[in-house]
Amino acid sequence: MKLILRWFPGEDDSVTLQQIKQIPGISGVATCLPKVPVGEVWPLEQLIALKEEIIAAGLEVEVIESVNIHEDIKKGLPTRDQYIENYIKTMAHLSMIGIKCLCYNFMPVFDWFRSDLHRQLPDGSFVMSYRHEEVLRMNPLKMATAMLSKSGGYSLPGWEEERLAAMAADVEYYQSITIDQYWVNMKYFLDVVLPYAEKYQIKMAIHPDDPPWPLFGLPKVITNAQNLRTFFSLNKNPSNGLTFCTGSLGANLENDLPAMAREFAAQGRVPFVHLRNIKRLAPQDFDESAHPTVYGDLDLFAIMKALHDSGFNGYIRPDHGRMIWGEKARPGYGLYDRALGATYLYGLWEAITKLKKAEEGV
Ligand code: DNO
Repeated sequence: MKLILRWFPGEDDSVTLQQIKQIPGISGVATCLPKVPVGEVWPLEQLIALKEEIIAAGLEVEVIESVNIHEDIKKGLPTRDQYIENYIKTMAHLSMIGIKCLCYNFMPVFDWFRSDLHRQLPDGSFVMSYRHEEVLRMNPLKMATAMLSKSGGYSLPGWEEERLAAMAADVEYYQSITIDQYWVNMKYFLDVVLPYAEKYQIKMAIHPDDPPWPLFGLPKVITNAQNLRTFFSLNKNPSNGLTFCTGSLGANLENDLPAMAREFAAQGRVPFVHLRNIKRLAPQDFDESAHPTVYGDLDLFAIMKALHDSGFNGYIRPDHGRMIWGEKARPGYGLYDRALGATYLYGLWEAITKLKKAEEGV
């Protein structure tokens, strides 16, 4: 298991590589080139420079989060072939700098979504929260504008400003296609890309839909165990994997996360894990919370144990943190609470490892 932190290059992050290097247990970062427009090839020279910067700080870069997928691929338009070709060229470049895991998502139109990016809790900390009724009162464009206006000036991958103009038309387009057709579009992408992923020794790791339920009539498919089984049946290539994001999948009350971690990790389908906790207030309302089990509804110990028992050998990163101690940062991606989360996760892993060895008499 390697513990890493997400980091954005090019002055697009309040957190520095030097700070990340000082967090106990962290070996590297998950990163990206946030300025390359979705659908274009990521230039090799920029990737080489990115790698050099990270290595110079004493950290590894083996995970990319994320190379976003052009809407035409998700929509299944004839123009998708060109974008898929570009995706494969990007993968070739990533393999040249030693990337081993590529996180992406197949969420239609927009990435993860919260109704409030700065909700204050009684202890003074700020968290991101989701209230379903509030969301239903908004339209996608209002949501996007609200998200971007509160991003603190940092980029929000998956919410690129240049895509906003097309957003209303995109939403309408998806309302006209069925879930079955969406699976077909996904399979088309996987069938072309996965043989290259295998050749380049890159594990693809799809991120679940966040939140994991339908919104605005958009097809949401990476949401629960049954749909994940369908996803893996689309293409059995060993490079076909999942980013097991506890905060996303855990928002759905019916998802038994330790059982899901056990099932998919045991099949070798989990190269990457995002670990965070959430506090549910109603079946479709939640606040993000501090990582330790006691602060939320997800048993982080049980999830870590399930991964450990299943021979998990991939990358883990603490996911969104709260804003504490007056920190100003990209929503969810400050230094302090993610560092606390990292040491907690590191401690859990060490404890599970040592207890098992003791039990086995090693
Ligand atoms: C949110 C992140 C997501 C994730 C993408 C992967 O904070 O977990 O934006 O990076 O969905 O493509």
